[in-house]
Amino acid sequence: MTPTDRDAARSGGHVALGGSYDAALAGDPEVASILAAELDRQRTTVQLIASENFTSRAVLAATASVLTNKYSEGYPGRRYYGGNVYADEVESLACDRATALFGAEHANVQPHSGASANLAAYLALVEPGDTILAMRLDQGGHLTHGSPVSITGKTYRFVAYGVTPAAPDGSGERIDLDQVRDLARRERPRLIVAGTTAYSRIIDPRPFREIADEVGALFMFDAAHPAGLIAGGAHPSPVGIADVVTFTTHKTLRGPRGGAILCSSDRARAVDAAVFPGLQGGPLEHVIAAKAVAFAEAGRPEFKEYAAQVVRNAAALADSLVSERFRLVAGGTENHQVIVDLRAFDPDLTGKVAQEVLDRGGITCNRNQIPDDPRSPFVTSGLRLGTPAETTAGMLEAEMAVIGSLLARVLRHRDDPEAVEAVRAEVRELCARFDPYPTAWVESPS
Ligand code: DSN
Repeated sequence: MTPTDRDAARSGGHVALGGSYDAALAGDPEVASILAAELDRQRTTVQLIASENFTSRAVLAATASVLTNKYSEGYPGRRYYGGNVYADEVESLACDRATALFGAEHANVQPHSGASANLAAYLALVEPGDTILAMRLDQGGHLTHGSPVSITGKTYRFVAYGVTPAAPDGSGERIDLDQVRDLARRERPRLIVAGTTAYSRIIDPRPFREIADEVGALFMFDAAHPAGLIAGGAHPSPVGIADVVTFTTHKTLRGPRGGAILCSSDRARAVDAAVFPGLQGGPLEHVIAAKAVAFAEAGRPEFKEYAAQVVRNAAALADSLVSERFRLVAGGTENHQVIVDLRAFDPDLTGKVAQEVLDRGGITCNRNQIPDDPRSPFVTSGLRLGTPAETTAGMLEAEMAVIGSLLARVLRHRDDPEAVEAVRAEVRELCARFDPYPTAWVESPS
């Protein structure tokens, strides 16, 4: 967003979201103007960050509710504070909806984030110093899968697997299950983790289960990214296959920012004790209320169509990028992500530069390492793109093709401010047709 955009947004009509909330914020013009500018940014630029989405108004309302005032350490019926009758009700409802949505025996909806959910799962399943097999960050894994800069890497002995080598026909860069099996046999991990943050193919939980059973390991599936695709039936479910499933509620699942854990009844005690008092203090009951709203939304028939469209849109975006001469990691996509290797398009273009110039063109995404990236995580040779947010806004395959060509134009003409500004104007027009938070919606009083 340029300074001019920001000034316009700040002096524009609506402030935050939902009339009564806007009115309440009028007493704090500094915060109100920042929120107005952020709302404008979300409405007028294309959101391609694979881990983001646009929540419903109901999710926003629950997140902004008076439950933020409540201390509720403990669990429904077993709290350490009084006055928890409604916190109990809402948390039980969220747990019931989560178990129904995913077909799980037990849900813990208190983790503040995916990272907290993963830490709690480790705390429940293994001891400090135990060996855990998980995917390396630069191959598509996550910081909490044992990166040396994460507490996970400092507390447990992580052994990392990766993806197969790139192949000219696009059949490479898949999770290397032979490597997972070999490492499991050699290292005898206590726990095997499946799950990624930058990986564009379906993850089948069954081979991981078989390997875990062969070596006597537990199996955790981190479904942070595909949770909504699993809930919507577009991807296979790890529930009932993995010992523990962790996920975030704000990515493809389209709920409030947060995490959750699913497990069988016999692990419920250990998981609950790990979340509280093991790791966290008071739960965020306002966010838990919003999680309950999101679980109900994800159980509706239209969410199935949403999940399928997210995947179709990613495929359309991938096709468009290939026609612009980008190389895609893993040769394409079967989920909500497209991982772009920029080197074939332009060997001098880094992910960092690409992300920055795309921001100026109104296309929001994040730089990402590609497998065996010669550049650092701060610079990178790749971009990660995702379709959950703009699919929520109503975009279809035709718009993905337009976005692919706009993205290529920005990167080709990155040293020409007028060309970048021309794309910015086209992006603004496109976004006006697919507004996640239409003005009438925003300004109405309820
Ligand atoms: N925020 C997650 C993502 O973008 O995938 C990583 O923590």
